[in-house]
Amino acid sequence: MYKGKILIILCLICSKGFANDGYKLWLQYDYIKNETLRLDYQADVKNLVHFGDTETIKVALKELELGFAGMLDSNYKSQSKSNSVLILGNRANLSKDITGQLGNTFTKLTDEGFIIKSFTLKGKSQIVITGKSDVAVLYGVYHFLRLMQMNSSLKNLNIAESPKIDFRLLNHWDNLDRTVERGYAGFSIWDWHRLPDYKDPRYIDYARANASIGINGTVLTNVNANALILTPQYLDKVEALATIFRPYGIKVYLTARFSAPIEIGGLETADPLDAAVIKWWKEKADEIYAKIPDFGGFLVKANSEGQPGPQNYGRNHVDGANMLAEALKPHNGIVMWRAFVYSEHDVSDRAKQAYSEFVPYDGQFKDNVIVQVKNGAIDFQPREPFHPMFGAMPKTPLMMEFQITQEYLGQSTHSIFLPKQYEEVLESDTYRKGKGSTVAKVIDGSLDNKKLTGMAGVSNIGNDINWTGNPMLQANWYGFGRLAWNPYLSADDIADEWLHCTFSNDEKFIQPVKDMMLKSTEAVVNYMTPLGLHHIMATGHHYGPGPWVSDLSRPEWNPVYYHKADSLGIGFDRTPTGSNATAQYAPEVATTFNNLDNCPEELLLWFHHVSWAYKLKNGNTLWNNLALKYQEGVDEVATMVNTWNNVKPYVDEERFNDVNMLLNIQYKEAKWWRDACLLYFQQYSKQPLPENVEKPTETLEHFEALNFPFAPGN
Ligand code: GCW
Repeated sequence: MYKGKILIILCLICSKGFANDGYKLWLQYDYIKNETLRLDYQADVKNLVHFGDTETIKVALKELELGFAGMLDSNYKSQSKSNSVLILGNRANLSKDITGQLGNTFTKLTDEGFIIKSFTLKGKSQIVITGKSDVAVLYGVYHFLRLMQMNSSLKNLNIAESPKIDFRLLNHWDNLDRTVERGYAGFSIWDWHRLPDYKDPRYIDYARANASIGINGTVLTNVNANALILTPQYLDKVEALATIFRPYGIKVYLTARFSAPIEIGGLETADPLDAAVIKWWKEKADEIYAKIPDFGGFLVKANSEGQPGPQNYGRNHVDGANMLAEALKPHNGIVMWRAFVYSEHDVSDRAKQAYSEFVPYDGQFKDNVIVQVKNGAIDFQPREPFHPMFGAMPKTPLMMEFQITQEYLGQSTHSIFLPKQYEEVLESDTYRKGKGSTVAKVIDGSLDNKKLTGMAGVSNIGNDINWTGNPMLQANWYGFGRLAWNPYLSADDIADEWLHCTFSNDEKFIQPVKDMMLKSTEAVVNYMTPLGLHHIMATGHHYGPGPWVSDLSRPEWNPVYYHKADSLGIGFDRTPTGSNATAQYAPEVATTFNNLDNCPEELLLWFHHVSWAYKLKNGNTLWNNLALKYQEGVDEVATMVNTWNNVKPYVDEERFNDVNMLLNIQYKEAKWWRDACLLYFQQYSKQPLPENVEKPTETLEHFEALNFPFAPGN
């Protein structure tokens, strides 16, 4: 009787019903059920030999142990009679016998690149994981573990991979009081108050997760910066984090508030050409590097949305960035100077302002400055054309800034697979040097042979148990890291990897869920901002629709500025008859965007004010098609709900329920978006909804009256 009960409990624990809170992300290391494969793996990894004893090698070994403990039988070492060897070590520590097997592969690798190679030596089959640095070995270990998690063969391995981008960074918009600007997964994971003495074990898991996808830097603080982070009290806390992250190849960076010399330095000015200011920053850099010798550098938001900057003193971006660059230069630090600027004094189209402010400075920045540009010229919209700056600054290193958190994308409630959006941007062709001058080639430096290359992702992480507030959105953190490593990876492959490592190897699960993820991106665009609409979210928190908002002090803060709906039509004319923003693109690109009939329909209303009766390629009028797109978005979410329900047998109960509830909210909110936007635009089109578009069940007044005073992240 008693024994029976224990058995039942054990069965429950081992069955699908066992809770999984998602904390382990894509490092689940689930037991490999395929016995043949498991026995093969056990033979391959049984004899583990390592060379070198640094902290990094220690964490690499620990990770292998953790992975093997999860994926293999507990007694695999005694069980297997294999004499195969798995070798781990930095090239400098390997014997000539082993390096001799690797030919000239090393010459092609960067310091972070790894090799995983099988060979037979002295009658034993061997696999070596190596590179020119210990961190490269660690990256190789994570790759090796991923092969196992994906149930790939470990026979005849011959892999050599280097990251194509040097600075692969998360940007945390985390404040010192632990709130997170545009954060939807709880509070900041940085427990500033209890640091440096209390070191939350979560910091280690954060480092593991990042290292496993190749992220090598983290900007700890919000770009809307607080100068206190640069005081000794806080630098001690930063040092504690840097020490924890170092073995994982992760450097820390901070946001530098431009007015810090006044706020914490007691100076009267922050003028970048003032001798006392220059000296203050130099000494501040020296102080930081004395504590953190591998400190990465500063990220700066200047003269944007009220942040102080060089223009407050009649200086320009070059003056500001170069002054900080000088201070960091002796320590090999970099300045990431953001191009996200638009001004209340500039009445020109907001989409044109960053280009106008920055492009004239091409070639004038110091060589340790990289200009960080958002993927599009407005602001992290569900869909934007690529930022024209990417095709216009051949002499300046440009770093991509993607948003992983979902400020304008349903926050952490809506499931959307962002690598699909990133892929679209990276594949866009700037035509700067003719066809094939893709954004990816600008970012990885290959188009113009740039020395500094980088990609930043505004993090979606908080202290929620599953990190991202929604298990499906872990994929966006994962995918960002993978694309920063290799911007040519496909969203499809990334989804595939993530699903295998995070959930299951069962194709009956993988195929439908991957399909759902890949389609989710377009679904969100369709139920929020189809056909090139943008920035019509409710104001402030940007949660839900608000196309009617028109009363904010700055014109470009109002959704009506962007959609320009009137009795004639809808959309923002950015062609030569309008703001002429298209002139910021190469002629080939501009011509396509300018021509109403050639402009990609998914960007139509971004570039044109189009009459309600205009016929689209499928024969529908603009009004009808707009309505049908909204409906399509809603229908796709209904399919997502269904798909998820169908894969229930393959998912643990906890994550199944979590995602299920969230998808149902997403469905409800997709309908909210459709109904609110169509009722609002209908006032101008004055036309009925086409057949096949569900009729709204509430009035426009109802939607306009909705109010969310405590929406998060604001
Ligand atoms: O999208 C806007 C956000 C601000 C953010 C800003 C930026 C950090 O609404 O919250 O501030 O972009 O990127 O600087």
